[in-house]
Amino acid sequence: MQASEIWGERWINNTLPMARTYMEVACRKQSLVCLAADRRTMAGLNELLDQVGPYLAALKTHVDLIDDWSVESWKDFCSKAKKMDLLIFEDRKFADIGKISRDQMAGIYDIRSWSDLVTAHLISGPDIVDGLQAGWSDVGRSGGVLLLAQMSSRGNLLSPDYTETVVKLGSAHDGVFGFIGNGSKPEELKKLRVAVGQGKLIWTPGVNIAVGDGEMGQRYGAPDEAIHAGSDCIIVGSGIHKSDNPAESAKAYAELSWNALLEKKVIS
Ligand code: 5BU
Repeated sequence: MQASEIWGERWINNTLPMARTYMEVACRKQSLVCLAADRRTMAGLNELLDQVGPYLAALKTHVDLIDDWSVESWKDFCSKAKKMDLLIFEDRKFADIGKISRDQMAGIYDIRSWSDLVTAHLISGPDIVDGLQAGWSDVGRSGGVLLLAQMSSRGNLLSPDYTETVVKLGSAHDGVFGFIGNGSKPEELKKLRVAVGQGKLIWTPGVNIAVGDGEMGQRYGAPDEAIHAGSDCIIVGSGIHKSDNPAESAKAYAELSWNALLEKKVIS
């Protein structure tokens, strides 16, 4: 089946090239899983990617938490991810004014040169999206911004009013790929999907087969419930990288997520 048939309304209404690319990759890989690759050494990251790459649609990084990071080792890691047909998503949570965000796409990590997606808060106003898009343009690349409309952590300050404003401003911006929603609370996610409509994607952290509380205020909901509630991609970290058998776990998340998408007769 074509991506357009599988994704239905979502395909028709998401014309941003990067959104279409994601939907196509998800179909090729039969997975709606983005791995949160939160390992702190390059060896650990490479080992993990080798084990689970075939079961993923995207790879989420925190480039600034790696102890032995180097330009060369990162270049190799990213090219391996690309060969595995993955979107690379730096969860940098940019929050500064537009101009500084543009400059922060450069610097030692040069995020603009290898990321397809980045996260941003909209706390400083909508120019941050232009700043990040300018960052990619500066090196002749394009990418998409995921705005934090909700968070998965306990006690976060993203109130329903704030979420509504983020969705309103973000929906009107072509540079916005989609929104981060709270995967741990399907009822919140359903509301977010209603507000977003079909025009943007929603990606969700806070997902684990072992539902409940995680470390330091993290909360987890079930992967299939998140997709039924309106998520287009489940972001899974410790459920995979802390598993005794990461490959088996990644495969299980991929199957759960893909089947949940297929089960949705009308994508909602
Ligand atoms: P976990 O091990 O599945 O809990 O990892 C979750 C990842 O998603 C981790 O990299 C966080 O930085 C990221 N995350 C999150 O957990 N909650 C949020 O609201 C956002 C990102 Br935004």
